[in-house]
Amino acid sequence: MSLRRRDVPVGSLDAVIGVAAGAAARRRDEGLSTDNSRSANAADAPDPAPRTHQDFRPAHLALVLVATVLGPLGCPDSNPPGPPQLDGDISRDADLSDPLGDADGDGLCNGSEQMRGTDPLAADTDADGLPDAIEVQLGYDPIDPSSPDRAALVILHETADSTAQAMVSDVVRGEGETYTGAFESLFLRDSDTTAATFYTGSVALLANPMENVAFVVPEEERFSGVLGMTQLVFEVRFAFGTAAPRACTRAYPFRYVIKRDDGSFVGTPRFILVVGPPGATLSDGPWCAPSACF
Ligand SMILES: [Ca+2]
Ligand SMILES: [Ca+2]
Repeated sequence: MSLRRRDVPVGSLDAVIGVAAGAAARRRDEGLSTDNSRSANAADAPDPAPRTHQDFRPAHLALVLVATVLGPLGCPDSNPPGPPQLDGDISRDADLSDPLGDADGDGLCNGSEQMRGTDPLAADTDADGLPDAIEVQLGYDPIDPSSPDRAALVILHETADSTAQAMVSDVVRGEGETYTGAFESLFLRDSDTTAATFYTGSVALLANPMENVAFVVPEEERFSGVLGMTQLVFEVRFAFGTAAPRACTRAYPFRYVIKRDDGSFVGTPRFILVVGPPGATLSDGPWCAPSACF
């Protein structure tokens, strides 16, 4: 019996994020659409002052990304590119007696699957396109298809000219302060590669309305002299460049930290950079396999 995860064309996931004021996410890989949008709240930073306004999205922190291609995450870089291991037929009669075994080859051991309530015979229990182990590894819920938010996925192809952009948008109520953004690559167990491997830079892209900002320093990711309800948009850029293709999909977490000049956090939205071969899909991969189940 086939236990393939739900078919989700790469193209439907690879774009992402829309920006509240119509800031379009740009993508350069041909043939890939970018129709996703996302709002996200800072998960691990102090909640800033209320910033709602009818002219903006309801969420006080709206993020946007744009991507270029598709994939999974969290493969140990020590693993050589391998054949698809997370899709295909898995027998429902597979032996689950060994808690340290991995009947579905998703990287979560049988015992761990039982403990977490995931299906030990399905690599992607919630059928959201991300293997169970990847979700666990990155702190998401493997039995909740809404976790992670699809808009948090930034997709990059394993081709020299592939690029991906994440647009991060936040609405602030300024009183003349300066707001600065910064990219932060997050640690991924068992991997020497991180999102920083593909990161090429971030810029302060635009403000809406622009007249609310005294001046913008794009390369310093800075908006200064912000007055009134203002949407600030930053762009985070990635490129595959000369990195070594692995012929399987993996994922690297990162976040974008926005701070006021008094040091307070405005937002720290998290994203997942998904890197995979051209033509791969989230649902069928192939995803890179962990070196050992956990
Ligand atoms: Ca498993
Ligand atoms: Ca999943």
